[in-house]
Amino acid sequence: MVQLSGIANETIRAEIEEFLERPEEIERNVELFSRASPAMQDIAAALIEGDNETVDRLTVAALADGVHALEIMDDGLIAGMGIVGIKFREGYVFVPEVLVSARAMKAGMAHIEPILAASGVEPIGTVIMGTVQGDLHDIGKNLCIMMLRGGGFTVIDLGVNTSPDEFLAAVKDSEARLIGMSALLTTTMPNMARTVEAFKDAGLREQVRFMVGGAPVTPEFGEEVGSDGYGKDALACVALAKQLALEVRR
Ligand code: B12
Repeated sequence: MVQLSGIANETIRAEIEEFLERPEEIERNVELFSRASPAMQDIAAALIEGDNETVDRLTVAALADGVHALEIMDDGLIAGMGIVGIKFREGYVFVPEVLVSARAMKAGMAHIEPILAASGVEPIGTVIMGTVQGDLHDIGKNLCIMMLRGGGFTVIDLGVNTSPDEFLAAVKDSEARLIGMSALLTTTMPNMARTVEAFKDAGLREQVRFMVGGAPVTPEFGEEVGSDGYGKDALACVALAKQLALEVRR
C-alpha cells in the first residue's frame, strides 16, 4: 500500500487529500508522486498553483542538475496537470485557473522542447499534426510534436480547430503523408471521422496514414473512424509514427 507520507511536497499531499475522491485516482497519484523526486514534486506543485515563474525557474534548475527532460515532462509537468484535470472535472477549479496552469506548463515546456528536438537524428519523415475542428486543446498535441521532433520527424503543426479541408490542404501542399489528429472533447471526436471521410472523397485516403489520440480517444474509436493507429501518449505517438512512416516512405 502506497502512503501519502511518502510524498515530500506539502502542497501535493494537501491537493491529493483535499481534492481527489476516486480510490484508483488517489492510488495512482500517491504512487506517481511518491516515486517522483522532490524536485519534480515541486515543479508539479508550482504548476498546480499556476506559478509560471517558479515552474520556469525550477525547470531550468532541474536541467542544470542533470535531470532528464523526459523526467521533468512526465513526473513534473504532466503529473501536475493531471491533478488540475481532476479538479476541473470535479468543479473545484474553472477555465481561468486551468489556463493559468496551462501557461505554467508552457513555461516549463519552453526549456524542454529544444532539448528533445536536439536529440533527434536524421529526419525520418514529415508528420502533419492538428487538433480537430471545434477543439481548442493543444497541450497534448504539442507534447506529441515535441517528442516527434525529438524522435527525428519534421512536423507541420496546423494548430487547433483544424478543419478537414485544412488537413487536406496541408497534404496537398507538402510531402507529408502521415497525419496525427488530436481530440479532447467527446463532441469533437466525430470530426476525426469527418476528416478521414474528406480524404476518401478527395481520392487521397490510400496515400496517407492517420494516427489519432487524446484523452477520450480509444483504440476502438480509432478503428471505428477508420484511422490507421491510436497512441495513448506522446511516446506511443512517436512509436506509431515510426511504424506508419515505413508504410508511406517516400
Ligand atoms: C487544459 C484543459 C483545458 C484548457 C485547454 C488549454 C490548452 N491550450 O490546451 C481550456 C481551459 C482552454 C479548456 C477548455 C475547455 N475544456 Co478542457 N480540459 C483541459 C484538461 C484539464 C487537461 C487537458 C490536457 O491538456 N491534458 C494534458 C495532456 C498532456 O494530455 P492529453 O491532451 O490527453 O494528451 C496526451 C495523450 O492523450 C496523447 N495525445 C494527445 N493528442 C494526440 C494525438 C495523437 C495523434 C496521438 C498519437 C496521441 C495524442 O499524448 C498526449 C501526451 O501524453 C482536461 C481534463 C483531462 N484530464 O483531460 C479538460 C477537458 C478535456 N476539458 C473539458 C471541457 C468540457 C472543456 C470546455 C468545453 C469547458 C467549457 N465549459 O468551456 C472547453 C472547450 C474549449 C474547446 N472548444 O476546445 C472536458 C471534456 C469533457 C468531454 N467529455 O468532452 C475535460 C475532460 C474536463 C472534464 N472532465 O470536464 N480545457
